Amino acid sequence: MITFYHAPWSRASSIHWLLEELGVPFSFSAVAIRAKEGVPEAYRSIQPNKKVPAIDHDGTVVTERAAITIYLADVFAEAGLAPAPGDSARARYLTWLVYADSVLDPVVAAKAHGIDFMGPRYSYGSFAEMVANLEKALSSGPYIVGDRFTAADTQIGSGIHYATNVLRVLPDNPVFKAYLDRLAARPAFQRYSQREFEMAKAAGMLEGVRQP
Ligand SMILES: N[C@@H](CCC(=O)N[C@@H](CS)C(=O)NCC(=O)O)C(=O)O
Repeated sequence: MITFYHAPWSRASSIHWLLEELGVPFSFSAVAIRAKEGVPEAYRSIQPNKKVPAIDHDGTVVTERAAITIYLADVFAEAGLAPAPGDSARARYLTWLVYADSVLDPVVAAKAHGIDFMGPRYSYGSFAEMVANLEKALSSGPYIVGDRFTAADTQIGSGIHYATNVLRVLPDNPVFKAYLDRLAARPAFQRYSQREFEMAKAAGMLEGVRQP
């Protein structure tokens, strides 16, 4: 059984989407990341920075979105979302899956907070390079690995969605728009985003937010 440590409309959302794509049973454990008093200290025994997401799979705890994505897609390999070791697509899959958290996420966060930084001095490079890299990669196929949808798309797609529709820091770009439309047409995407919306509503998060 999988216990999914989650908060709606957060970095846990990509894992929620992945769990829907995998079609495996799981239960939510809500983590109050927006509570005034902060995340309960007890949660540190699960996630050392008290952040979501985290999972407990039959007693094995996994933290960090990229690691959780790799773990789940490999454990539930029958869903076909992870090119197996030995498959030539595996390198590209792992590269983009990790790129989402090691480059896309920090670059977008820095941009959204107006932090100007010198690309060569930071591990994640510049905003312009990140946009150019993603545009090039997504111009060569419908998905980030090429012809097939993989768990790397739940990572990259969530990052592009957040940067475009929530933070609004990505430029209007037909390649990104077509990619997001393709992902949004997936039944698992629609199921998870509807559930996230209902959870956010129940948590009183809708004030001042455009409804989907
Ligand atoms: N490096 C972590 C980052 C996760 C993260 O930043 N989670 C945020 C939600 S978007 C969080 O839990 N923040 C609560 C807090 O820091 O108190 C990962 O990739 O899993």
